[in-house]
Amino acid sequence: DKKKRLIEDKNRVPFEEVKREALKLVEADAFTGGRFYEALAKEELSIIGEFKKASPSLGNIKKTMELTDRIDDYNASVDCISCLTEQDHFLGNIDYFKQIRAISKLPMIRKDFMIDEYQFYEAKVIGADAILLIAAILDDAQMKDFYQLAESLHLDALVEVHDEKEMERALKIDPRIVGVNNRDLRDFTIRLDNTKRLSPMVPEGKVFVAESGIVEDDDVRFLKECNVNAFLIGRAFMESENPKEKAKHWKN
Ligand code: IGP
Repeated sequence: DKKKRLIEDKNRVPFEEVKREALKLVEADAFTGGRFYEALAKEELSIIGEFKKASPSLGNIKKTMELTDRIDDYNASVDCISCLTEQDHFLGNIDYFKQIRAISKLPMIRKDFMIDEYQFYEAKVIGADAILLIAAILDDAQMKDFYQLAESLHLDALVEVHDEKEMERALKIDPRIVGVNNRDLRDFTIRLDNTKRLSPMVPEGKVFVAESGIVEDDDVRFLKECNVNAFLIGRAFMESENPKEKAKHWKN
């Protein structure tokens, strides 16, 4: 069904056209890249605020704000924005990404299961600063090729792992940004302890991101002790009536 969707997308805008468009942007140096990385690499803790409407584990997310109000809040309180574009399980859409891109100057990551070159060129065209590479669904060669493809397009890559094995595999490509997903994508269980366990494996100088399941003050307190540079937070912000307050509170 993933492949089918991709083929449908490709019919909408042909591959060659998307690729040409993306390469034109790279050539024009319209976005030189690195903005996402730099926003996370600073001394202070950074927050990536996510826009998502649903997920397999959480179901539909209760709507608390219109998109524009929410992004106003994010613009005033977080460092980067993540937007789900995956349609089947997360009710994401490329159009949400575009809407947000139009009203935010923050670095943005296209959050999707990246499995085909097409998605990388498309990410560039819609103004993404970064993409996600999930170790669990890519083999070593794919991970390496996609990382290089992202680099060549001046897109930062957040390389996501959830256990020791994946961390070892990910580090082989020497990524600048490594994220630990606290959610196991197979059974959706959340273990914040994942971040703590894997933290010592992360070499000095990498940007280290804790992802998923960050909901309570205690979660934030716990993860602040794990040497992380940034938090990626979706549900807790999406279900909040005041994500701005929440983000500001958690940064301190
Ligand atoms: C956000 P949460 O629990 O705060 O809503 O999680 C983010 O980490 C999660 O959406 C996510 C994700 C992913 C979604 C992490 N990795 C990979 C889709 C694909």
